[in-house]
Amino acid sequence: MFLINIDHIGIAVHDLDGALAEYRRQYRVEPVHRQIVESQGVEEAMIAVGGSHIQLLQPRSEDSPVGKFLASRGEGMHHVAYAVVDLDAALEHLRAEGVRLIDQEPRIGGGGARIAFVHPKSLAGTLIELVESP
Ligand code: CMX
Ligand code: CO
Repeated sequence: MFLINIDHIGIAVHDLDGALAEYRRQYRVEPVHRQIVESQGVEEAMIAVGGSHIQLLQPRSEDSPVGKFLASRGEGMHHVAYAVVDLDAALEHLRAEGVRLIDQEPRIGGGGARIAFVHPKSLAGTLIELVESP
């Protein structure tokens, strides 16, 4: 299969500093990486867990994807990100299977990885992100 790992699980939060403080207090973990990704309208922090990560997402505006999600659903799991070896091949395959892609072409996400999103209506109400690490 072309899914090789769970790269991260994205969790929408109102307050990134507050959520990180709670992760530190409850689980004694620190973020390995934190950055603003303007193209996605978020400030994000990555916490390493085993071979994968938790990605905490705070929206930069109310009309961004995570801002709208928080307004309608509140804090919680936002997406699952799978690692792939070849993102172009994965998108080509999904297109051929008639799967509804949000991104027709890869874009650059946090950490410089190539990413693309697949619509939650395509599979079990789950927003999926595909990640090809640099
Ligand atoms: N998970 C599951 N379902 C979701 C969802 C999510 N994260 N976000 C929206 N939906 C559902 C809505 O509940 C709605 O369902 P109903 O029609 O049954 O009510 C449906 O999808 C359409 O929702 P919408 O409000 O009309 O659409 P939005 O304008 O909110 O867009 C989506 C939804 C997924 C297309 C948009 O959020 C998107 O393009 N996401 C990809 C980019 C992204 O999420 N970036 C932030 C993360 C960045 C990162 O990981 O680095
Ligand atoms: Co993500």
